[in-house]
Amino acid sequence: MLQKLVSLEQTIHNLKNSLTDSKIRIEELSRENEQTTQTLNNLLAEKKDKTEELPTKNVAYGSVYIRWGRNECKDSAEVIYKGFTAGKNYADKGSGSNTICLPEDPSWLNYSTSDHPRGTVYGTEIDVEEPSGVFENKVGNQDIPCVACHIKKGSVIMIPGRGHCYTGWNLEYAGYLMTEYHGHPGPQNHVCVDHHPDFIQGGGGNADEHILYLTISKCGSLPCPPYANDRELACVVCSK
Ligand SMILES: [Ca+2]
Ligand SMILES: [Ca+2]
Repeated sequence: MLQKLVSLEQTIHNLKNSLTDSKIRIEELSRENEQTTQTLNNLLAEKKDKTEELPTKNVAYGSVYIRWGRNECKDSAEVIYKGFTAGKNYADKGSGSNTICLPEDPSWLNYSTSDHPRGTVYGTEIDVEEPSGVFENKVGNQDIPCVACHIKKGSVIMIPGRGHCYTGWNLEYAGYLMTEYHGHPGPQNHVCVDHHPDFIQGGGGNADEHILYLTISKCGSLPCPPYANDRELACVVCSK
């Protein structure tokens, strides 16, 4: 009986020690947990501060494009400037090959009127037979404007060979792909001219300086279908 009592006392003693050890470990874990929670809270607060900084910096964002042949952006876009479509003389081998949008209100730095070698730039007119069978209104020999548009969207793309945007993209404008006549001496880039262009007042005469022509697809290396021979290519400017 006495032996059993001694053994029981020893067991109780061991249990008390074990309980004390467990209490110490629990306190340690609790402290570690508090430290981890504090670290996470600090990280969260830091992240929140950085997130809240973004709108207060008033960063300008978005995309820009030129709407060739029009003098107004669509309602949701901001006009950066209105201008005149321009480029090289069709007969020039040199000068810049790209079509540019020259602002209506130019400003100058230094200039000298001289006959030194220079590139040249002229206003643009559209050359199509009338009726063109393509444009909805008469556009032959009309000088065309342009407008630079800013939109609060991250991406903008001009797609040649499409009259419609792909799903998930917004239409900015649709038109026809135009460039230099293939027989003229100097090339130009392609631009997407609005399907219903505005005209520059008094520009209906046949000036033949910088000229834009419709662009047709040619079968061969270009597969037909889906393309077709001698068909005027559409184009579209889309944003997202
Ligand atoms: Ca003209
Ligand atoms: Ca002409």
